[in-house]
Amino acid sequence: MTDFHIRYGAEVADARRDGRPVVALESTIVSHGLPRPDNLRVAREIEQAVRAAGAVPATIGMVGGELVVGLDDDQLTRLASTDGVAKLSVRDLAIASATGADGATTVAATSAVAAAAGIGVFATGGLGGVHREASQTFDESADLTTLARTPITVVCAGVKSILDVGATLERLETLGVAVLGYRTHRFPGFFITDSGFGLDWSVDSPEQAAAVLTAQAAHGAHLGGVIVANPLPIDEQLDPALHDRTLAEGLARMEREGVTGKAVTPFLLSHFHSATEGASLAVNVRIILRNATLAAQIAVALAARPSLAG
Ligand code: PSU
Ligand code: MN
Repeated sequence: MTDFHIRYGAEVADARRDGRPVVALESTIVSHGLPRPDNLRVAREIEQAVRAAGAVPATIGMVGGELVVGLDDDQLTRLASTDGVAKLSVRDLAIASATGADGATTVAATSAVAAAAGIGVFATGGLGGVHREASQTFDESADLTTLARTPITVVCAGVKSILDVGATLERLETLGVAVLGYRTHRFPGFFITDSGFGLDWSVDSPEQAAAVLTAQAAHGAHLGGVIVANPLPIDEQLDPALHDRTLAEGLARMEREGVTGKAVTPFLLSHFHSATEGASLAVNVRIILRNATLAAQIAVALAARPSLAG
């Protein structure tokens, strides 16, 4: 595994020493996924949701070239509020570190760093995946290939319909990334409770999820990531008609403006937030808070099992 030089925040360092459950959190969601100034408030709320469920939050990011697991409030504020914070996938970490950059970690980079830090559970909103038109553009998030080789459990609400959901599920299968529905056999579509795709496996409790992770570690036959897909209750989802309209507009605008590469995901997220006049933001926040709570419950259940620490 990659050997990162990591600085631990005080709360996380204490938790590691005492063997208490820790949940990793990403920072790209804060810097590039949510609009200011709500992003900083939400980042703090996510951490509070983890604490309320009995675990310690470890928000991961790069500050002045230093990789931090457990950003303190000043560091979180800096990544949330300053311009020029880079979006860091795994391949960018060493470069950002050597150049002394500020950067926010994606699901891929957060997973790699969390695993290197011995953290087994990670909460986010939505995973990156295969983009529409990927057969022409080859645009597939490094989140997928990283999860193929990284022992981490990612609690998320599936992937956004800005992506090709079916292709993303196919790639997860090919890459050997396990997908567990939480109390559902339907893959969630982030803003939408049901993406239209089914899942083979489901767990009904944090304890059951922890049992799967323990079995995975014990068997040693599957070394990749596990996705716990946690859907929004149907009465809390974004209005599907508004969703479909916004998505179609966003994709058309992206094409017109020639947006490509790592700018694609932030562009579409920001289109949703402005075009729905905050409705998608409220749903987005609910999703993240629910995932943070579930991830903390799973980390607590894991820590309570004799064979494996969270
Ligand atoms: N999907 C979301 N919200 C997000 C992201 C994805 O619904 O904020 C962020 C995550 O950090 C994810 C990254 O890892 O975007 C994926 O970017 P890309 O498609 O460039 O790999
Ligand atoms: Mn991409």
